[in-house]
Amino acid sequence: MSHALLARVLVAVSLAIATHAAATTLSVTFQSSAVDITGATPNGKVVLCGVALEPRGYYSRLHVFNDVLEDTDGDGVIHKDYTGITIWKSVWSVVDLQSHTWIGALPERSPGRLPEHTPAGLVEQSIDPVTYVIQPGELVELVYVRPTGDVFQAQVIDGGPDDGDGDANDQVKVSIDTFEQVAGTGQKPATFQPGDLIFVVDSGDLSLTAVKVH
Ligand SMILES: [Ca+2]
Ligand SMILES: [Ca+2]
Repeated sequence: MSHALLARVLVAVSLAIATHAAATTLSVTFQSSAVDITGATPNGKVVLCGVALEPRGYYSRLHVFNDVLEDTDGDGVIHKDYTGITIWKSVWSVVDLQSHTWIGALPERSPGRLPEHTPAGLVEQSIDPVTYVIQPGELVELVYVRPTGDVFQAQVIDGGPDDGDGDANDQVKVSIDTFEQVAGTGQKPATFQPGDLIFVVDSGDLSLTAVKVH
């Protein structure tokens, strides 16, 4: 498994939000169809990433949100509306691009799970160069956030064409090549770079794994 980064799902025993040490403390609260971020760097930008399963009777509709948002009035507060989409069953990560801090967050009733790691909630591994993420799950949503504000995403089905291990074995192996740009104008590097963040959500149980590349 050289050139690979193994990210394991970890069961959160607490719904406490894991935070990076920071001058300002990011926090997130939820409404039925909106997200409120406080404690962002004034006049800065944040990346808001979410995966929601919207109950629709016999099935759930999967929504993936990856938005770069700006605090235009300098109060460190950012509101994002997802009008018409019910988001109580969801899991989120927020990255402050100025302070390089991030948090994971869940609405109160969400069955999702946050990373358990302390102090920063990061899975830290130092395999160089990192070109793959390996993650348990059958339908896995990935977001790759660069400190530059470039954001890339991927959705990979176990055993599907983008699953690098080629098997339906309840895990996916996702190459950096698979990610597609959703924000920013910078070029995607050939390998994950130090300081890059990767967020992975298993859409089956809404468990969030966070990886910081070193
Ligand atoms: Ca604001
Ligand atoms: Ca597989």
